Amino acid sequence: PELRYPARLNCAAELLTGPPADRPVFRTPSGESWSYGLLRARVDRLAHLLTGDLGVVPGNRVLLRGPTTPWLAACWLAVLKAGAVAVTVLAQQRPNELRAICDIARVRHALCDVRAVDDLTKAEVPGLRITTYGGEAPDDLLARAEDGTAPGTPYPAVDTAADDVALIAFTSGTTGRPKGCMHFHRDVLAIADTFSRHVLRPRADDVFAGSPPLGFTFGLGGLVIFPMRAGASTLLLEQAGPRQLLPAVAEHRVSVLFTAPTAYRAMLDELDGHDVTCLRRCVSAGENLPAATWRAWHERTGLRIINGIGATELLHIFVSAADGDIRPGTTGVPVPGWHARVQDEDGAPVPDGEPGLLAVRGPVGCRYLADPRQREYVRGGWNITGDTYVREPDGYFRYVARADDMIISAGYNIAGPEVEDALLRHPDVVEAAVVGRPDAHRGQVVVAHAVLREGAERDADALRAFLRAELAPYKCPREILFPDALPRTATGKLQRYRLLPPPGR
Ligand code: 3SK
Repeated sequence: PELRYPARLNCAAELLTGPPADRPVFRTPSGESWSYGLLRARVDRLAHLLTGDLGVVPGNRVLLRGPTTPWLAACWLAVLKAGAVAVTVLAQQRPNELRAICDIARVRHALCDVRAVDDLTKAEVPGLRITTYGGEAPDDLLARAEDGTAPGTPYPAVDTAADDVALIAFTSGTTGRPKGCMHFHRDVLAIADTFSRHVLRPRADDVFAGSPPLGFTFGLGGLVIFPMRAGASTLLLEQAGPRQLLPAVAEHRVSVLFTAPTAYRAMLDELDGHDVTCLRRCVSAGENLPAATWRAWHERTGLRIINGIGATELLHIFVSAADGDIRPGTTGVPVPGWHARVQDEDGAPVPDGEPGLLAVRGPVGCRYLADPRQREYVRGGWNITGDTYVREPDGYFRYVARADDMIISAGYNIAGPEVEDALLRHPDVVEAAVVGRPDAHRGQVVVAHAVLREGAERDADALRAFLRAELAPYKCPREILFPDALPRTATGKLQRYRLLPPPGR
């Protein structure tokens, strides 16, 4: 289906318009409840303050930082409604990262939850005007939005073009200077009108919840954009680890859950005594979902996890499968509106069944802000995600590895995630990471890191014997280590490189 949007479009106005004023939009575990009507009024007051007292003009970049709360979502909508550009960051980002982001995006205004302001202040960004919200100070943004300082009159949305930048989302990748991905007003609606509309198929009575923060586009889409586009509601959780998610699902009758494979595995351990029968859709992204996790979740809950691959560069999920079409162990097929193929380094398509680089194109494209890495990501009109995939003869895309996670040992190509999947089939293994350690004789050797269930015995020989029955001998790890935890990024992605000796050693 081709998506058509009017040339003039303000996506925040679109998301806010429609549902009846008394319908709930955001709730919190502490009992706060916002209706669409209340959200519209608060967004309008915030937009008045932004463009009045705070001096924001259309096109200004406004940094947004804070835990997942209704006010953070309202600030995001107000920035966009006022024609400014939201620069979303994670609450975990440290001063040096924040300084780099503000420098790249030329940020001059920030709206920051008072609980997350210290690191932003420490970043010492020249000329940055920081406005805090959620605190006790008399000039707190929320106090001003509620005390009548901001006019109670509707705020007419700024007449932005569909192709005006609405959002700059930063991705750090595994290393290196952060990359700012610019997304247009139409992109914000396009992710809802592709993945959400065709795969998720939400209803107005759905209650969304999940773990990804709003500073990560996985969370922004899944917890704000998709529910609002459907006139549904979201339970916004500041603490959204597996221990908080399960009781929240039961208590608030959550029906659509967004989280990552690690959390599904952790929830399996805690599932007893929790009623999750209210769930009707479970989405997993951020990392590949091993078939073992999919099957275990299905066995225990009867639910078929929707596995997807997305990217900050492309805003949200572009390959996935819905309901009855899901094939465990694969990611799925291009989401309606998207195209995907597997190609070689020169851009030539590789035959089905053979591994190559995943290339996608669709309604959203990668547009790095002032970054020469744009040329590596977009080649010949295709976005090269950096993942190695196989397209099966039936058209399903199967994840192999991140392109840089392929291990070459004694001439054999070994996909680290395949060995991790085998490890995860062992009942005592809860997390696994497999890397290729440099080796003078073999080029690289396979080294496995397995985080075990509490109380399980660290028996490398027994685990090796288990793997020998699951994998070809050349894929079996030379060494098995048992760390207590694995290194992960703020968005939960495994950092395999941190398990390797530093280069040159
Ligand atoms: O990192 C991902 O895999 C992802 C998934 C869904 C939406 C957005 C992103 C960045």
